[in-house]
Amino acid sequence: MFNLILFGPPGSGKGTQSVKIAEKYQLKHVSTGDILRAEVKNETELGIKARDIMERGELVPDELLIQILHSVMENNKDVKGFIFDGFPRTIVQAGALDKLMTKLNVGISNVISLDVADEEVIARLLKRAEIESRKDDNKETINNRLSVYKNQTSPLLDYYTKQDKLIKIVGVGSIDDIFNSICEKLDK
Ligand code: B4P
Repeated sequence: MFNLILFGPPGSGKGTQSVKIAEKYQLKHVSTGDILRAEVKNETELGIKARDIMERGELVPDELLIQILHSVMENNKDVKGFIFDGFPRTIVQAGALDKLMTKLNVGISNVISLDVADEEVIARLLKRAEIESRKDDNKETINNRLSVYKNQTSPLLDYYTKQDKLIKIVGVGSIDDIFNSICEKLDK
């Protein structure tokens, strides 16, 4: 199995690049953000728990994300691999993913980290706010999402560097140029 993680601050292009990578390498795209937004929209038990947390730009509790991970893996046993977009976001989630992968006798091949400065991600998300109406794309929540990323998610950079899996990519430029630099590294 070829399993990838797409990592980076909010607005770094994780969702954008994951769709292209999933298509090229025939991987199952797992966006925890999309899964959670669908749960909120359908007003499920999980969605009701997640809604206010997401609107504040905070992280949904690890145990709920681990439940989601288990059901995704359970329901996709025949895929060639996964691309995890926006998961894991904490060390606890990364540990749960490692444990599940070991149990299935597979592993994470690479973690692609998109490097984009704060000013650029803020500009992108405010631009998206004009087009879509995501409740978390406003100035105050974006700042909160960035500090949550720095405090709770960025320690994963060290976690995956120690596992020798991290590939750093400059996430600024055209979407196609960034995609080509990712593929170049993956194809090596
Ligand atoms: P996500 O849906 O993962 O949202 P995100 O990190 O903000 O990034 P997103 O994927 O949407 O944006 P992208 O970078 O592609 O998470 C939302 C919320 O869900 C979280 O805050 C949290 O509450 C919850 N959540 C999700 N996963 C969780 C987890 N594991 N644990 C706990 N909670 C979790 O793109 C942004 C914009 O940039 C787009 O408009 C795009 O068109 C544009 N863009 C992309 N590439 C560009 C480029 N090269 N140049 C210019 N613009 C570009």
